[in-house]
Amino acid sequence: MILSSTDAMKIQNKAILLTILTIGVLSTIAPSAFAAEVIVENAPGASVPGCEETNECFLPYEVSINVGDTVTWVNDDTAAHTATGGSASDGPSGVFDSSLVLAGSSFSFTFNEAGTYEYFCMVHPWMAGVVIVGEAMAEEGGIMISIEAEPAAAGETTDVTVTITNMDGSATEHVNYDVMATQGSDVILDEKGVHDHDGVMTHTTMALPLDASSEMPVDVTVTFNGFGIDPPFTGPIGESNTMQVVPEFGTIAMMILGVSIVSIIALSAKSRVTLKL
Ligand SMILES: [Cu+2]
Repeated sequence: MILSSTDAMKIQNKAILLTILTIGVLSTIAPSAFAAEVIVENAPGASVPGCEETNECFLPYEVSINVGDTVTWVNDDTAAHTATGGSASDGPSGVFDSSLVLAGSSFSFTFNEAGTYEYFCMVHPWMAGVVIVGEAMAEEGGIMISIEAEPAAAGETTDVTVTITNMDGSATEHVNYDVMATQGSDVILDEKGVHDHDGVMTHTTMALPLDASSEMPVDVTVTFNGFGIDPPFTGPIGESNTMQVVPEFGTIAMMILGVSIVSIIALSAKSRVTLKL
């Protein structure tokens, strides 16, 4: 069962063509400098200790945003509060300070540098929260998702490596996605709610029902669910983007999603070559 070199080339050419097509689509995606605003509320009654036990003094306690996004603290409480960078134990960081925000008022701050920013209320120091600012794609207009899979024959498992980077190739943080692999009608990998810290993760499938081939390829789908540790997550377009890493994926859909696939390595392209070894 050795793939002839012509067949291998055909498959390889197909893969290359797909890659070129993909890069072409990628380059037509105009960088969008969209910036988001995220609202954090002062929990009513937060001026009395207790809310810190469940991290509910600022709602939500933690927000994940992209560089260039703005956080607006809305004071829905009856007491005046501050949102001050730093922590009660370490004191103000100097990065931002709302000073007193009266009941019914708000304070906004735009984060232009990636990082994790703790903050607290100067008046009620048990009130604490955190803003996580990711490099993400705010300036670049998208993320790149690369999927690599090792060849496999019937009865073997295979590893699927998902790499999610920013458009400039730099690593991402706190990436959430679902990954699914199928061969024909068989689901051989189905992991939902994957959370990855550096954007690179390998998943192992179940044993393949059949030798991977161009007739029976393994299709891998990665659904991007956004950046962040806790919802609401941030990302190129809302919270859920879907890419299908098969020749049949829709280029128009990809453009709408604003997410690009840079590397497509079909299992079929290499499976039988390996058997030769
Ligand atoms: Cu307060």
